[in-house]
Amino acid sequence: MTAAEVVVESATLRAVRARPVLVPLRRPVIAGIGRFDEWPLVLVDVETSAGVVGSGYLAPYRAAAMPAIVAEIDDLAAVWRGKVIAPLDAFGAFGDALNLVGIAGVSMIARAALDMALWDAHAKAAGLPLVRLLGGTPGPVRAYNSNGLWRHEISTLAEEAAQLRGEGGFTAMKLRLGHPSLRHDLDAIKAVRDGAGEVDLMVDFNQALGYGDAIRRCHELDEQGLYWFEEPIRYDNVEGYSRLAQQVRTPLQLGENYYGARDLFTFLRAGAVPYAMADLMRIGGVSGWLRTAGLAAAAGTQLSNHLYPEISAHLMRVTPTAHWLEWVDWAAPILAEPLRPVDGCLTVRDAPGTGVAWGETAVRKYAVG
Ligand code: SMN
Ligand code: MG
Repeated sequence: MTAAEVVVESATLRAVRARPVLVPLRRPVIAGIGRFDEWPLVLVDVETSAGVVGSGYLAPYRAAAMPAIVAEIDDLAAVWRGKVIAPLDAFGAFGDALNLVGIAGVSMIARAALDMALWDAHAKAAGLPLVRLLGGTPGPVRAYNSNGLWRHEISTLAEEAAQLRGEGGFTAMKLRLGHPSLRHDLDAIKAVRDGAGEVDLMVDFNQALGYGDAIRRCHELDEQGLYWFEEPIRYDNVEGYSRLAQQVRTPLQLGENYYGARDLFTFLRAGAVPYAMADLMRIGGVSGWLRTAGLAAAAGTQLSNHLYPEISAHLMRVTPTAHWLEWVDWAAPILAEPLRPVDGCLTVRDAPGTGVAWGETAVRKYAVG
């Protein structure tokens, strides 16, 4: 037996620590769902009996919700304390524990946080990067730059688009739309194309449109050669997405608000998802992603990540229908070794774990609560 095998078999969960921080954003996030000048993160560490520490983070949008999320993480930690670091087993136990209070919302968010940290610990204990532990190899994942192009002044978009293209050799980027008028949306598209030149341009409405307005706006924008229309209407309007998908030629994209693989199943059955995406905080961490990726693969639906590029870049390499990686650098201020995209691709390091580790000086600086 190798040393790694001994650690994998014997390591148990000793303690869990969840710390809220509020980090600065290089560019404020302004979208249909709100404006964010700082980005709240909950940093989670699981300490094991073998000395290995696994880490993961959440980006829960609402700073005021962080204490409730930390409390739920502490509750779940007690469910698995003293037990072996087996992330899929723990994921099941957390689901059972939360069944009666409901498994979406804060329940799933807390479950996902522990799941990501447990998989990191498991991979470190095995001495492998997560992607190798899952049977894949580290390598480039095609990415689009999502670090800007918010719903702000049109006059700033061309220059920002040029910057986004240059920030890592990107040939694809995402623009946020859903302005009050079609003219405004068209001007924004033109400004981005003027600044960035020939790129694949995804657009995200962040649920800004009512169903009737979405029919009108999506038809009006259908001739623009856009890569996808993301979340034109409320995320849970299954019928509406199903009907829109049949009427509009540009493929619809949604999924960042799916709480677990079953939500993708619901949309697939309704024929409502040409493209799908999954957000590690809501889909249920690595365990939830693996189930969702299996479902997407069986349906032939191309799957992209939403945020969390550091861990998603491992998972996209073992996702049969992997599509585009969303690149954002919003956790960079507190990461010890942030990744950098090259030639429009993100490649994880060939080192044990997920690569998520803290720059402790920065964590102290941005700590809240
Ligand atoms: C988004 C992400 C994070 C904050 C606001 C909006 C957006 C996306 O929906 O898909 O990147
Ligand atoms: Mg989106």
